[in-house]
Amino acid sequence: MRTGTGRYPCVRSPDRRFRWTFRRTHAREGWPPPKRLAARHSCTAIAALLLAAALTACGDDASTARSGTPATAATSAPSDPAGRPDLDAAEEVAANLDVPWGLAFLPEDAALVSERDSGRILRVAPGAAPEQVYQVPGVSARGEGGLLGLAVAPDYAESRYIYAYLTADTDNRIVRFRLDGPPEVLVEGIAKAGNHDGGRIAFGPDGMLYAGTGDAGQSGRSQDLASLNGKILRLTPDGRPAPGNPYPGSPVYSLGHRNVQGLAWGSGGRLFAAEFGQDRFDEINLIEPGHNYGWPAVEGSGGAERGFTEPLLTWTTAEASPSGIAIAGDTLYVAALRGRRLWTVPLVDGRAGTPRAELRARYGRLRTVMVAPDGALWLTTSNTDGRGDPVRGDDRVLRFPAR
Ligand SMILES: [Ca+2]
Repeated sequence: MRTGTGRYPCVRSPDRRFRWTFRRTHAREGWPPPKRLAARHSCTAIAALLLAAALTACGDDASTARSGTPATAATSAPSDPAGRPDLDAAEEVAANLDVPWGLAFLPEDAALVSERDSGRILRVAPGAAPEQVYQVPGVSARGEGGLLGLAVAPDYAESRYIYAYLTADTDNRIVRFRLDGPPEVLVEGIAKAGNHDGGRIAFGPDGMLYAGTGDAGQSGRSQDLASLNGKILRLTPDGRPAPGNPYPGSPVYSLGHRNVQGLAWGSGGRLFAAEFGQDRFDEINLIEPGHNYGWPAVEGSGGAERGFTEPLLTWTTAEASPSGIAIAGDTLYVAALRGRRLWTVPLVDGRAGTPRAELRARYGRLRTVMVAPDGALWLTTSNTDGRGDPVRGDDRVLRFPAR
């Protein structure tokens, strides 16, 4: 859905921050007005009517009862990158974390984990106590906002850059930093709200940085090309719009999303994304540049005749409410918050097979799933996020070695 040929420049202000001047440029260069759909599904409006119900319907997920017991091992098992993660072989890598959110692997056998509300970044590794290695300044944690996604630069061995997506006082933004230095703001002006802040970031196989954003409670933003919200963004490692993006000069890669917190690449470089539905259907989408995924006109399937790209897969929000996703081999792993389970989905040539529920009600709410370089699957729980029922030791980082 190309709507023009103009450019969205990014302007480097004196403090070296990039500021997106979309709306001004939009008018100056004669872009057509941003397309807005008539259908509105305003969480704000619903909240005004039914506050309690809105917390369930409009947040990224909601709480359900938890059963089962945490199961962990004290030692770290070897992992075979050619094998499959053994979901019966849980190891506890870390415990007693405060709303862990982002997770990214370091070159050594360790990972960085962000804590949403504290703004801390911890180094975690099998057999070692978590160690705080950074405190991200300027984090304004409220509702679903705070210190969210993390990514380690593909050239980390040389650059030492860590990337983070965070909620600040005025907006959501993407920063990068070295563990011994201050953060540099790469992207700002992603609207924030108590709900729907997106927050996942990940480097793709093309070396570009992708970010999933949310509509921040105003669904019209998802169809507005001048807004960074309700989109998947594609950026250079310096935070500029990546070359080859569908709207030249814009970081927008795909639009019409409600709240994207899952990004992963499969065979053939295919990008898959997970997003939370409002109160009916969560989605797994195969992301194509410039495609429109329908929100807020459509939740779930049924938008093809209107030019929207259909989801590969949907769940009811009670079954899933998916945050992070990961791909190992031909299997897509989906961490479900409200659904309190790990969905596994076979992928064949970019299509989804029948999902299977794993770890059901075993560890409570699951936020993030990642595949480590050694093939192990790592999971973070999210029982301390205000919507769960934390038990002793929550929240945890779990590792499932591949065999
Ligand atoms: Ca959709």
